[in-house]
Amino acid sequence: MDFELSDELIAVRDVAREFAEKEIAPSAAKDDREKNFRGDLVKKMGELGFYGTMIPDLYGGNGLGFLAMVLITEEIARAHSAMRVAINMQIGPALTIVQFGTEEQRRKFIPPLLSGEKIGCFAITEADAGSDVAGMRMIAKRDGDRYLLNGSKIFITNAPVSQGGLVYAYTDRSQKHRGMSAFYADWDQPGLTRKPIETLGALSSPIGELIFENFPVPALNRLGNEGDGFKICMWQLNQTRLNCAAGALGVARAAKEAAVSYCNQRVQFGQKIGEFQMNQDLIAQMIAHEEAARLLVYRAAWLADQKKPNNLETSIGKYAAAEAANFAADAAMKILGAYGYSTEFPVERYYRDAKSYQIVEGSSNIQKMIIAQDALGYRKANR
Ligand code: GRA
Repeated sequence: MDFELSDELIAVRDVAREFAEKEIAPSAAKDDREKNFRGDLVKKMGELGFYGTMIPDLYGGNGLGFLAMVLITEEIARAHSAMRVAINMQIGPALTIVQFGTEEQRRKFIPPLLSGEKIGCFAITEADAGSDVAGMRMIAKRDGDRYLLNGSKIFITNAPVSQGGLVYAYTDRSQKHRGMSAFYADWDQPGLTRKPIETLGALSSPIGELIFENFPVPALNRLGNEGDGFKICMWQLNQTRLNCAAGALGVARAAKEAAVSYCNQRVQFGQKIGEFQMNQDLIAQMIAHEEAARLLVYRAAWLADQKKPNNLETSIGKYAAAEAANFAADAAMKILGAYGYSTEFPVERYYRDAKSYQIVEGSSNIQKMIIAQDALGYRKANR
């Protein structure tokens, strides 16, 4: 077992850290307050190769791997969690197309996602289908050499700003989850209405509804065969969950850093508040949770890089990291008190942003269900 990162991975992490500190952090509070979607930064991250770490050179990637993605994502999220979400919206579709797309689909759709020239997304969730993906109602009906999409997706990250994305819909509802199919669609056709949705956190990461009414998608844009959609979706979620897990690590770390720094500045009752044991207790717990989560997330990424099954390990890592981020944001809020609650300090943003990690990409309860059912022998996670 080797706990050292390679020189290459350290260099990748340092590039991401420098970019995050110089280009993202200075305007994070303003971007959050003004709900700015920073398409310019999305492009710059594309130029730096941040979306191509799991993608072969042939399609514009750099093949640095999943661990590289985790390291980059943590650094970006530490500066601004909403910018981490932007990474996932580019890599999610690109990676899924590498895995399930035809050669033609790969060459056409992947490079503009990796460069950030096209803003991507993935559309799974519906009003009545959140945790229960198979409960979706969206239909894709074959019509000659195209499909017509009908239905609504909700809480779709980048819905208001994307140029296209992965869409999951039933081609045959009678087959239950075996009748679902996956498509990559450009939005440049009539029949799509978008509605923004206001949220608590990740305010620079726009979310919304996508309403499809006889929206045409070429049959050539289907990924895999008809009926492969559910498995494609589960595969995709396993990859994109890892990005969320890494993002949660970044938020946990940022909250811890804010708490430590405040503890060393703030004086009450004649001493630095870090000298109070109750604050030390919080800091120690923040660190232990964060470090434990980081090792779990690194393990999942390492397994992915070894091309070994890692659904279970990814769920464990995502669960642990989401909880660590929330523990840390809550503890930082307690330590900073009224300053933490005020918008003068970034802790209230960490607190709002941390919450999303217990909800997105399979809630903490879904991760616990996957983990427990695997242990109980009801449903194997790695399959
Ligand atoms: O036996 P079979 O051939 O019918 O296959 C079954 C099973 O083997 C079938 O699917 C297969 N399967 C898998 N195959 C490969 C299931 N899981 C996997 C897998 N991981 N890999 C049906 O299986 P099932 O277990 O009966 O399915 P289910 O109970 O209907 O659902 C399972 C589960 C609850 C885990 C699933 O629905 C799920 O993951 N739900 C959570 C939904 C989720 O994560 N949504 C995320 C939305 S996108 C988002 O949040 C964007 C955030 C963006 C950001 O912040 O970055």
